[in-house]
Amino acid sequence: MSAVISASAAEGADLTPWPAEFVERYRAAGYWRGEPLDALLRDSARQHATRTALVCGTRRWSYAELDARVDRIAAGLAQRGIAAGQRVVLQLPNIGEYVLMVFALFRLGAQPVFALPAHRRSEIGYFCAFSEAIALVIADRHGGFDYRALAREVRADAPTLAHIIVVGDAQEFTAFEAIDAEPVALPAPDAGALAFLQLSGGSTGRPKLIPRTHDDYFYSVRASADICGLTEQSVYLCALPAAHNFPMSSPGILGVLYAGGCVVLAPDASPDTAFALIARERVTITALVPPLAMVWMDAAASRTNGCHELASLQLLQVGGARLSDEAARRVGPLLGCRLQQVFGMAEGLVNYTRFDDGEALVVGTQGRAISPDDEVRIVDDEDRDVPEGTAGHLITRGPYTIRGYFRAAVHNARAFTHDGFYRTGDIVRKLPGGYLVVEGRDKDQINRGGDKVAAEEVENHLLAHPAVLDAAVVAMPDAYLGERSCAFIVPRGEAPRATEIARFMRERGLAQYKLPDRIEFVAQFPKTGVGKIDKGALRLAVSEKLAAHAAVS
Ligand code: OOB
Repeated sequence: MSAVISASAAEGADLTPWPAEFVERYRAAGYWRGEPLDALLRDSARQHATRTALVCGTRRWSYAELDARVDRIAAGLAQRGIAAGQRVVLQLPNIGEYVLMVFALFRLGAQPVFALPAHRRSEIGYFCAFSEAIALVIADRHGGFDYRALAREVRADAPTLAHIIVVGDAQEFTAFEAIDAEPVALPAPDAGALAFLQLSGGSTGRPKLIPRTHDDYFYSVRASADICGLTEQSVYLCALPAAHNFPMSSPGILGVLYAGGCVVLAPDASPDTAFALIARERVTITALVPPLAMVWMDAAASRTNGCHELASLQLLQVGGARLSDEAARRVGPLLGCRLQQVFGMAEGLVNYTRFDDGEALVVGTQGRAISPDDEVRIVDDEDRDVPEGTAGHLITRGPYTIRGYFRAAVHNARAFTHDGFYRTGDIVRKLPGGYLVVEGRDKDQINRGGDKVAAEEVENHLLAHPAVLDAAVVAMPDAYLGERSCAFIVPRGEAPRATEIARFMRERGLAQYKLPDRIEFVAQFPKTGVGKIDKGALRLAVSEKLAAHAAVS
């Protein structure tokens, strides 16, 4: 037996296949059609050639233009040696080049890794190295940050990274505009193969990568477009970061392009920017996380004489974190459109409230699953089903839910049941008709208004500080974001200043949203009966402290 085991073989498969009987079932039901994701654009370009597909600022692409440009970029990438099966880390803001690059990579069969603009050296370096990416695609600058400087740092630790492609001023790197060649016939990617890697919100030390296939994702896009009633008249405002699963496929950018509608990219989600775009482009549908929905409602309420800018808006989707019933009730009256709650996850399962649902379901639940073949179980600690209406752990499998993370055999053994159900880490109640109410979470994660922070990842960075003996990161309640993070730290001697810890964390190249919002120094941690840190007690301690403070002030 060879003593040499490649890192990937030791860590597990890139893609954990569905068992043959499920593959057969999903194909027979028509969910998996054997079509690669770029076919979605190709078909719409045939049917809607002259219609506007994409708007970014003053730039507009018709379907025919978008499709032709994607052909040229795919050929240009191939010419530079980027091939099917290779990974490309994509870190772009909401700009047209993002959509072009995603489809060019799909067409080529190369696999985008969907990073967010907020990610920094710690995350991007890890994605490039762990996925063995051949290329990194960035913007020159965005939001006051220079991504070329980040790329220089990352390159040093990512030996496979042969290309850095920059939208804008490329400096020593390859300019996006230079990726251009006469279209060539490319072999269609295998629809059952890994199409791209999404990022998991995660609860572990390193973000897990989520391998999605063309077949499974295409199904979720088609079904989502159908549930949301998209047509070629739909105009979708993408105000959330485009690479997130919600604005990408629920039904998002891909769903709208599938339906022949128009995608409008917003540079940010502030009411000033978004309302003006909604008015200018006659936007009909958009998606937000709960804190932004609240900001929009406040802004609409403060506009005198009602909010005419939003007159065209028919549907606001809200998801990513729990929307309170009270906020849900205000959406219709304040924004003059319908609300749809969306409870989804990059690993697969997505739930929507439906158009024919009554007010009680739309306001008080997070919807029901997309597919009749989504198996949604609510179980106790021993994986036994609990009675309907009782809160328990949500586990699921189905035609668009992964069976394993990318190269993560050890973690997969915990994150999935032996028969392939994904353990979502959400505590949920299931009502008659399959409607779900999210009650909480048993994963070690902070949901900062839709941005997921894995406690262990932040703790590991804190532990690297010489003055930190032990660290535990927990969620604390927050009126705006729902939750923020609080780091409890046992110092080694004299407690360092909180500002010093923040500086240290930033220098380690961690995305800003993962930095602890509050730091509490303690002499020791409360422990559970088995001697583990009692995070429940820490959560209680900080929320009581905040409540006491609020009562005084
Ligand atoms: C979406 O995807 P992720 O991967 O960023 O996060 C998934 C997790 C869920 O497991 C749950 O804990 C939480 O985010 N979540 C919600 C929620 N939607 C997501 N918790 C309560 N209420 C909701 N409506 O966040 C995502 C992916 C596709 C569509 C929508 C959201």
